Amino acid sequence: MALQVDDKKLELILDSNISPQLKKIAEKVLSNERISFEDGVTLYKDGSLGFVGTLANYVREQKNKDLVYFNHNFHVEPTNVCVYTCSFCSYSRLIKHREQGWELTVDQILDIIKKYDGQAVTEVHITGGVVPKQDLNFYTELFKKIKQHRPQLHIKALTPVEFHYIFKKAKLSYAEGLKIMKEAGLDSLPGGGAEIFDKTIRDEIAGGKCSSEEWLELHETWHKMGSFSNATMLYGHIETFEHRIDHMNRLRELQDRTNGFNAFIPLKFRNKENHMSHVPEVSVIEDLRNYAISRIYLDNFAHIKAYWAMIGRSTAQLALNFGADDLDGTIDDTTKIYSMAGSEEQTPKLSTQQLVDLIKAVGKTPVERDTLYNVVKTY
Ligand code: V47
Ligand code: SF4
Repeated sequence: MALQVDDKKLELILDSNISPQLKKIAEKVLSNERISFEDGVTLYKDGSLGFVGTLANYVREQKNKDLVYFNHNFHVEPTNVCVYTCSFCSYSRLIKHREQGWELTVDQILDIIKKYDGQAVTEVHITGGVVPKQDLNFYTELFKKIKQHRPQLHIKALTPVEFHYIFKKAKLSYAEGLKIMKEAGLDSLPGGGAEIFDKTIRDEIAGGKCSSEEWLELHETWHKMGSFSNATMLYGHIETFEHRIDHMNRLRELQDRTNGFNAFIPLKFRNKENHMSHVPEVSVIEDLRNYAISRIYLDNFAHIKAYWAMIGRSTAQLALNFGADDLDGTIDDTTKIYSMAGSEEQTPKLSTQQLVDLIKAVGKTPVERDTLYNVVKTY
């Protein structure tokens, strides 16, 4: 095969002692050819950290050079009470124990938003549990009031899990419901609720909430309205490598149709204080291999995000050399999803300078972006 690739990189990979199968995959990646489902599984099963990391870096540099993106954001979690009972969730409280949790009103959320008046934040990320009273009216009123108060603040909110529940209750199709939400001020969708698409695993860890097909359909509907979203994958629990590739494959197929995903965000399963505490967490090596393989497999995704609040800032820094090019944002200690699940970052908050320093420390160029990856400032 005639390869049109960086010869040095090719030498580096092909001279090493690797199987013919891995060699073939390297040739494909370095020729910018898409790898197959089987190739992806082979990378998980046989690819060493160094091997997948080198390939992922090649892809990363082609797509994003040495740039690392971040934004100025904060989270609002309207409630941690939830009608669902995902077994990996450390954060939610059952409706029958709602007194142990919080349920904010529209005005309480607005007070949180107003705390950021005069600060350079560009995005509010809103998501949490699912409760009957936080319905279509609740969210449309909330989005309208946020926009009245601060029109330029990008609202990245809710996932198919919430939308499915809310729209079903309101007897609306996804297209009808999303149109109403968009008109009220919703700008984009975060990537949550995807978990793992394989039905058997999903039923076991997240039974009852929207199905994989519904998750994908909702994002497709949103993309077809000309809008953008993210995608996540909860990994490192009871899924197999085949399940991870199946998950990414479904996302890759949807992205081929719509090109509406901004970023893919692998979310490492954390095992504190939940019904899966007996499942050990995977190692940092596995985290890095997973970033690398997702960078290689998702050839039509522009960005891979290493969410520092979940994996901790040191692993996030390492991930920047294994395919990731985005760190999420400043966060300002506004999310409890990971601190309650045992993340290293118990009070996730970074100043711009700290984020810039973390990125520069690994020899990369920090770029502040808005939610849609328009450049705000290069450092
Ligand atoms: O869907 C919950 C995950 C997600 C645990 O789009 C857990 O920019 C690990 O989607 N261990 C919500 N993960 C968070 C999310 C997200 C985060 C940051 C940025 C973006 C974005 C999206 O958190 C849930 C679930 O997959 N999660 N519990 C846990 N114990
Ligand atoms: Fe509810 Fe989300 Fe937790 Fe599942 S992961 S129990 S849907 S808050």
